[in-house]
Amino acid sequence: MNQRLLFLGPPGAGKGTQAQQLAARHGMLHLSTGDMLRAEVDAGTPLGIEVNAVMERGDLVSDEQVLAIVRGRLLNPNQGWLLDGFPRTLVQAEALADLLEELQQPLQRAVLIDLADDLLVQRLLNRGRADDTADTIRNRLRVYQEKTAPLIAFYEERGLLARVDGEGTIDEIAARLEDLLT
Ligand code: B4P
Repeated sequence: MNQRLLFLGPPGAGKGTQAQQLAARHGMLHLSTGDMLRAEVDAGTPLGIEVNAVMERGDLVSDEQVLAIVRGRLLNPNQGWLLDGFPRTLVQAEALADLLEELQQPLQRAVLIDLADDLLVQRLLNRGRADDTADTIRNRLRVYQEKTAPLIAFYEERGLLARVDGEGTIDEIAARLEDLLT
């Protein structure tokens, strides 16, 4: 599938889970800013050392740092791609639009995977990553409402938004995405 997509949604909605599977099924490039940042932390790079505490609090890494790591990865026009967890702020969304115009790779769809807060909290507590404690999850949900939820209107106004219900099993949601995208 030679599509250019992004996945939007609250923490724990299943963006990473679905993005990984969809990209593998269709030979797309999967770019997860969360995975890229965690790899920097694990490798102990200067960037990783700087962002570690930010991520453990559930805050967002700075737009400049995230944009720098995404920019270098979007240069292959012969392959579809799927951005997972990026953009997360209006500044990132504007910067992405500029970058894609420069690369002549317009975005085709922004897919919102949505889920009620109580189910999000449950999934994240079950996952148990370093940033999946009750306090951090509460902060991540607050940050999502404040900084990321405005992107829903941003992509709706541009006629790019599609919504998928994130409640159900992983396979059920994967089937919804296949129906939507193929
Ligand atoms: P991310 O790595 O993007 O992770 P997430 O939003 O917490 O999770 P996601 O929605 O992908 O859920 P998942 O599939 O894993 O972000 C982590 C941090 O990185 C951010 O807080 C921020 O600090 C930083 N960051 C990342 N991108 C950034 C950016 N652009 N700008 C600034 N900072 C950035 O699913 C969650 C759990 O649910 C898993 O355990 C999964 O197995 C389970 N699950 C999934 N689907 C399920 C289903 N249908 N039923 C039951 N369980 C399910």
